Amino acid sequence: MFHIFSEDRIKNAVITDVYFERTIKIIKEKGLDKVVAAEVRARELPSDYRWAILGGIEEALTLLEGLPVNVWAMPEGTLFHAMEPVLLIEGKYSDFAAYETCLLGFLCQASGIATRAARCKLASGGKPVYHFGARRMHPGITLMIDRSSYIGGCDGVAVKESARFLEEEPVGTIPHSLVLLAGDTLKSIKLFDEVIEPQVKRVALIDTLGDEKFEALRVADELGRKLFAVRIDTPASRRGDILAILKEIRWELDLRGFNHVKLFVSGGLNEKKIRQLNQVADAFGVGTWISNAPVVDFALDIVEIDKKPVAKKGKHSGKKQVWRCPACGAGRILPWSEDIPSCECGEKMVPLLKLMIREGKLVNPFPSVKKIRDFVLSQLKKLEKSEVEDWL
Ligand code: PCP
Repeated sequence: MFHIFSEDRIKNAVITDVYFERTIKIIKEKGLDKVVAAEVRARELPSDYRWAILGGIEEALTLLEGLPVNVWAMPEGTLFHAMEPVLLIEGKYSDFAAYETCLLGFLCQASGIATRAARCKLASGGKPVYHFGARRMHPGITLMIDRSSYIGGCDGVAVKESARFLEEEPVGTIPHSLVLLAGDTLKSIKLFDEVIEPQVKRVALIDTLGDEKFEALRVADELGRKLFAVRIDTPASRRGDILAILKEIRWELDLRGFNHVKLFVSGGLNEKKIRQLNQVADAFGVGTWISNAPVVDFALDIVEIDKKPVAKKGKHSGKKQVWRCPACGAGRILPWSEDIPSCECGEKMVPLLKLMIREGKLVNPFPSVKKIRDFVLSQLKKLEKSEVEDWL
């Protein structure tokens, strides 16, 4: 029905670039099928990001599980930098060569999405950021996009089935269509209040017909304490100075004792706009900017053949470990055999690449998405304030 490949075909590496199949045929026939070590890393990150969040590891390990290989990888959610190997495979080349296409696909896109989500969460100063971007991408990958946005730091997603998978409540307000069908902003939220379960927050959409300020006051007057928030999704053609509009709404609501009513902004948001609106907005709905995030351009390259270091031009040979200082966050990339280094700050560094698959068997069960998200948020906390400043 739809243009997506089945999980079986992905798991069995049927989805692969043809030159891998031809290479396997050649090396088998010509006795070149050697034991190699191959690493995955990104030479640079999108849009000059200084760091990125590693996503797609659970799917990557699920893909490689059962193959006669050993795999080391950074845990999903790890904050990493360009040039740092995030995954290392060791085994006979023909046993995993055909899996490169899907392996990189899992890591490249999920890491791009998780990183954009983390940047938006950082820009919001901890305020809620919800992912509303499923409608911008092929539904065959909605779950991956929502999961990656959640582990990247988003507080929730709009798609019910994804929220169920994440064991979270789906997040939704009112679409413009309901306001148009009701013929009035106030009527739309009153109908919502009459029909929808009381535990669902009452968020009125106030930009469809009238002026946002006056619509906000009308719904606040009517619903009072029952009104949780108003959503502003003003189309670009009318958006003007949205910060000034938000400040005006905030002033008028507070003047009349509606301090409890929160301001929820969506439509065309990115980390810069979130950073600017953060002084008055209480929550953000982000779509395209997260779901259509640029991929992290990972590549997989051989770095050892028969335990001897060898690599293509432009690449350092030999297996490497990535070390991070748990105190100051400094990082080092060292040859695999090197001892535990000490950081200039005196702290002993910790290795980021952990053994995940030993001879095809998963070493540990996968962590929950909540655990991965908490891990990401804990790393974002350590980032210098300066990290966000230069986004303005
Ligand atoms: C969209 C929907 C999402 C917003 C935009 C995501 O609004 O509400 O929250 O926007 P983004 O992709 O620019 O970040 P509409 O398309 O106006 O749809 P609706 O009436 O369904 O809210």
